[in-house]
Amino acid sequence: MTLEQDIAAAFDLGGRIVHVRPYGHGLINDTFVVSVDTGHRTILQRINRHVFPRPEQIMDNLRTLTDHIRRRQTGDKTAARELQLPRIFSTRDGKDSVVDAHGGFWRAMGFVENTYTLETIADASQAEEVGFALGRFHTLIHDLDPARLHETLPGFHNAPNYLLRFTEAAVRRRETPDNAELRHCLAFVETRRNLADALETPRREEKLPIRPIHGDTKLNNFLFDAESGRTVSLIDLDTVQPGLIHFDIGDCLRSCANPAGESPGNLAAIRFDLDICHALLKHYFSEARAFLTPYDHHYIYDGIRLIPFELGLRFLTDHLEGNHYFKTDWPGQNLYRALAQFALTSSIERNEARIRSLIKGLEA
Ligand code: GN1
Ligand code: MG
Repeated sequence: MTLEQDIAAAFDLGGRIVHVRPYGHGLINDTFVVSVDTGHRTILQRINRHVFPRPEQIMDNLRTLTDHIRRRQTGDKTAARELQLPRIFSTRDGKDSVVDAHGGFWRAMGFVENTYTLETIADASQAEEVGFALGRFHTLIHDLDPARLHETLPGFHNAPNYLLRFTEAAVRRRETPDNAELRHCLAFVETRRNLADALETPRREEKLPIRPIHGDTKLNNFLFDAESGRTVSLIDLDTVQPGLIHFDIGDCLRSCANPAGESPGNLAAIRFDLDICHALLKHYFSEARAFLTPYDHHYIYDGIRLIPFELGLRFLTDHLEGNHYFKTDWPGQNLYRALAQFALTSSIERNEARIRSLIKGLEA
């Protein structure tokens, strides 16, 4: 029996386990899907303890979040546009997690059936659906006191800290890199050091409030209904913690409005698509408008520019430090991922005036 089969058996999944298989494309946790003989499926995950030092806090946050959202929604699946949240499964002895002999932390969550995920956006209606779901999610949680949530991933989306860590890693490798791609990335960061403060400064000045956020709003965390093509769920709730909604908006757009995707065959294909951005934000605003402030609107462009830069910086630092954070399949992969995010940042910068005017046009 494999470890994951052993662990799956510790949970009360409502039937006999038929098989346990690896699942999804996550770069941090190990994810499996468990099928049981009743035909149901469950997601089984081992949380990466190097990334999440206190995984039990993830479960705590998840309960706080789902309780809050359940109070705000009717729970009627046929009701107009409710977001479904994955159910948490208990172990046979009533706990919500299992720790294995190696210290691995495991939990099991309901599989939202009859849905699909996307790796790239094909048309404006998909972007509208993502914008709706993110806006609805933010609206549902904006009045949850962020102090009730643990910081499961300390320093997450703290761009000045990522820059500091990058600088230390780059100094340690003092020799001039003979690799042109690495040289390009190092120079790219050097010319944008100020960018790291783009959201941290207004946050410190209390122009942008700390709110509960999702933290990892990339496209493949949105679930689309197989029949209607409408978004029905936003998954991967491990990074739900206090933060700026601009992290979520920037992360969502860097993922959705780049039709070439996160790991394109050809870096030259990377561009920031204004039509996708427009469709997504239009529907985001129509859901979230009621709680957004003028400062929120003002800093949206900064979030869109910062998050791909920040992710590029995180990939680049991991490359310099020996790839111990993001999973890789080949040696230069994190460097390549950094190049892709920096190419996207450049495209956003070239389109700054257009993006700003698009946001202005949607504010009213
Ligand atoms: C990581 O593991 P995954 O794919 O859900 C990362 C995100 C990045 C993303 C890039 C906790 O998310 O911040 O945007 O990779 N999550 C964490 O693909 O660092
Ligand atoms: Mg994630």
